Amino acid sequence: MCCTRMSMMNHICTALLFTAFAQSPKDANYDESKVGNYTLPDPLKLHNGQAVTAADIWRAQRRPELLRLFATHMYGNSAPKPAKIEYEVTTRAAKALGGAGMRREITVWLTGKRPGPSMQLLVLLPAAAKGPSPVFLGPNFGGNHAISADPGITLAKSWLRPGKGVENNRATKDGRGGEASRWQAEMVLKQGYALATIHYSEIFPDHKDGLGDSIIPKLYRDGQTSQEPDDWGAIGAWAWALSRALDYIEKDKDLDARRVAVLGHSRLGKTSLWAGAQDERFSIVISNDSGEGGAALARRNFGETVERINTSFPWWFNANFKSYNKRVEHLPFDQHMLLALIAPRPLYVASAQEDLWADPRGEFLAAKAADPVYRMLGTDGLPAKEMPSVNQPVHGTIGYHMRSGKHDVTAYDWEQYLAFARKHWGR
Ligand code: GTR
Repeated sequence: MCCTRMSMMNHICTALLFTAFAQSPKDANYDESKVGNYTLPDPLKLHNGQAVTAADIWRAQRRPELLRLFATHMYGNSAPKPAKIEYEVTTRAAKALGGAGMRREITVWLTGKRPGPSMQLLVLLPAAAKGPSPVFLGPNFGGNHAISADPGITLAKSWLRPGKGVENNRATKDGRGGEASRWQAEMVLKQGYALATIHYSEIFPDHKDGLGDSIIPKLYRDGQTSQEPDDWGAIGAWAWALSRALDYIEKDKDLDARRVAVLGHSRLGKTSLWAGAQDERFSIVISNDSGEGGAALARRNFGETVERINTSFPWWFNANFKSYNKRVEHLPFDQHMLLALIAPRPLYVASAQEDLWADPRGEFLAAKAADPVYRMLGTDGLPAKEMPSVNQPVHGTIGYHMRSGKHDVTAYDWEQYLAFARKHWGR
């Protein structure tokens, strides 16, 4: 009302409005002394207080309990796996990337029925493979064609995020290779691994009105017409689609389904963690700069917060999660327990020094707080007492590094992931 009176008032109103939406990356807390005191819930204690002293209690009780809690209060419950997998290999090219690899494109029908909603899976395989290749699988932002300048990759047709779309990708006019530096396809293939990707937008277009065009309503239960407070959101849907990509990988005899690393950057790092937590077929899980809602502890007031993420991106998590905006200490878990759900499988958490919004220390501390579960399950966990210095990777069953530089995926990050995979998978 006040805004209609006079132009000076208009200015004041604009300023007030700006304050209401404040706590942007610029004015979030970046002062370690203002993080606040918090107590992390114990991953090795059942919700009823009973101690988890052995692997069988973890497996039979605590792991399912934690999965339920994360689904109910944060990522939402996903649709079940389709009764059968329906797919078609649409491209089988013996030469890709100028001869360094082979290319396969696959349509995967997401409800297990064709015709129906589908996604395009791109797989680049090493040309010199002597047997089934282990795979790095992750979702991409800019379309499958953005991960490599290989002119044979089919151009994405789905919604492209402004600034990430064809018109803005730098590598070529049509956007080919716009994200190539984040995927390092040549490096991956040269070391004998396959690279597989899906375009996240085909599953859930990443904007506030994306739900209607997403896979979610297509998988509503009989009679369901709208979202329940504990139903899945975008991250749940992207994670679920990674499992559908793995369903295909299990069918392809040139790919080694027992050695699939799931990885993602930023919001897609949150996604790879949730995918890896739920689906134990993923043998390695990698989070690149996943931050709030990913590897970073929610209870630390540093960088992005639960309230901020729920305000900026309400479609990522379920409705229940919003009730924790102002009482994060009441969450029945923190993100170290998401990491613990990956145990005893190898897990890699990577941060970037300048990526304060994602809280590098909070990511390290979460990995460290997952360590007792890894150790209880008989692994060496994260063999680092203190946070390692910049560019000093630590590779135990949990790997961690803080790279110099900003929020991104770089060749340095990939060098670590490939070395970590070699350590755990062998050559
Ligand atoms: C930011 C968001 C982060 C992170 C990032 C990204 O705007 O606040 O949680 O996910 O986007 O995905 O690039």
